[in-house]
Amino acid sequence: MSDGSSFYITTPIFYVNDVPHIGHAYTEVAADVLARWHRQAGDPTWFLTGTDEHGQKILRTATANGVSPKEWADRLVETAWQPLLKTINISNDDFIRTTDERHEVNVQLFLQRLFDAGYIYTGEYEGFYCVGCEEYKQPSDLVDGTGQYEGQQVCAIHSKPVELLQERNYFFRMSDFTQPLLDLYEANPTFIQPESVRNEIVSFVKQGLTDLSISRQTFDWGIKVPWDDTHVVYVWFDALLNYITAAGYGYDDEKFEKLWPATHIVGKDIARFHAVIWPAMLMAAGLDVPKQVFGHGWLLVGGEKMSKSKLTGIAPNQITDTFGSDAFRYYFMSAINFGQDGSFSWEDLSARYQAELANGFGNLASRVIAMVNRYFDGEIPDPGISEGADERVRTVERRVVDDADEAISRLAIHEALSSIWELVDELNGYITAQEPWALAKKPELQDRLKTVLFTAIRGLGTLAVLLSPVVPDAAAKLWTALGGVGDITDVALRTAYHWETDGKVWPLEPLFPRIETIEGGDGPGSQSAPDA
Ligand code: ME8
Repeated sequence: MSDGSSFYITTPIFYVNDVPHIGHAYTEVAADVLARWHRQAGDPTWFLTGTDEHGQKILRTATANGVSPKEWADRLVETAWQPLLKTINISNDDFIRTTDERHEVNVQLFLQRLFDAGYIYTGEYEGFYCVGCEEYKQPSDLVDGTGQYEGQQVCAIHSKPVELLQERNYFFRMSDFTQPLLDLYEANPTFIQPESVRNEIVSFVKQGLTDLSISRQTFDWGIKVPWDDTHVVYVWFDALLNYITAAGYGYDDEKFEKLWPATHIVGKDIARFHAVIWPAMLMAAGLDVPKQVFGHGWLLVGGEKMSKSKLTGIAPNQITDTFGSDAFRYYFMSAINFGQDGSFSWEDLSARYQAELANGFGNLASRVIAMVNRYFDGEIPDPGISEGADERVRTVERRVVDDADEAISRLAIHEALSSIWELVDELNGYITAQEPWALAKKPELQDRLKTVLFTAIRGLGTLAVLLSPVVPDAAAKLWTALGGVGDITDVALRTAYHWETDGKVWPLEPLFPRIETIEGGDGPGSQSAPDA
């Protein structure tokens, strides 16, 4: 897949009003797997994540906690958002905060350019606003409230009443971009993915866009409008620009040229901002539109979109403390079709951990390495003449590398993993059928034993390389145990089956140890792990 061009990938920048939950971690892991895959394939890769710190939502939370919004943001970034990246082993190249000077200054530069080009005018905004979404709402976006909000119209996402705004604001002439956006979607059918999100957005834009209010006057926690400091920039207009202010826009042209445009991984809840407002802003500024906007599905808990406000939020370390970061990453990438909604349950996580990671992959690695240690004193044997079954393993290895690479080029992470698991299953079936432990008992079958263990070791190395972007810690341990030459994150993916070893294996601790019991509560385990 590597064509040498740069791969710039982003996550949304997350609001710091609260701590992260597994929904945020899910987006981070998906983007991280893609970034690691591209780095390993040799593409110059740059992976950006960060935090969204302005706006009323954060201001209100900070005020309720008796601190300034900047103090609040600093606290949450240091104690929650940056630690999240370690908890789930994220390999980001940069972390942008919208309170960074590089961001604030260049948001002003961008806005001034749009103003000078005539895309901004003063107008009257009268309508609804949801502070939870930080979004202007049409009456058709609202639903009937229930419980304490019975009889009121509420935001369909937050189930809370919206606010009525009446303000004199600056407007962006977004309506000018209805046709250019439709042309873009038609000329580039994969600009918005998956198909379901694309269809929804195309039909939304076909109704015609209205101009967008891009400033607020009734509070001051935001970036000042450069020509009128009685206004702050609307938080979404500010936030979207992080993708270019982090990439050098306005202060490092060479970097910006090299990196931009990016692939944006976002949840489908905010795909519209990224696939409508954002490209319109970029077109107005004469800049390239993003390479792609991928709106993934929601994690559901108990059938509903998981959220802190509905108290279904699960903190990532509730999972990693018991299962580890590799299992977290593998589980969410394999159990959910990337692009569709998926349900999380502790039972499913435990069952897949045991069946796929501990038994399927981990146990395979331990058994094969233990046999090379036992029968050949740790020296990887030279193979004898190959038979059909050995050739078949080789064929599967090659096919799986190609299939996984192709799936990743479509961002179908779950498909890449199911291809890779064909190799896990193939190798397990091979060991069962070849019975190396039985060959070891017959001196006349020593050549056959050598070929079988050589073939299995080679397959394990290929697996380590292919799985490194998803389960980096386990893959690195396996690589070391196989005597793999070079840094695993640098082994060219396309030729994963040509990896080299220094010829000797080393003892390997279980990659995914059995989890005996899981403590009670509604965290890891209102139940025990299946005793598989
Ligand atoms: O929207 N399932 O930030 P945010 C899957 N600051 N993903 C989920 C999820 C769930 N249940 N809940 C949250 C913002 N997410 C803006 C973004 S970008 C210029 C500004 C993930 O903190 C998903 O990626 O509300 C979703 O889009 C994002 O968190 C929303 O994060």
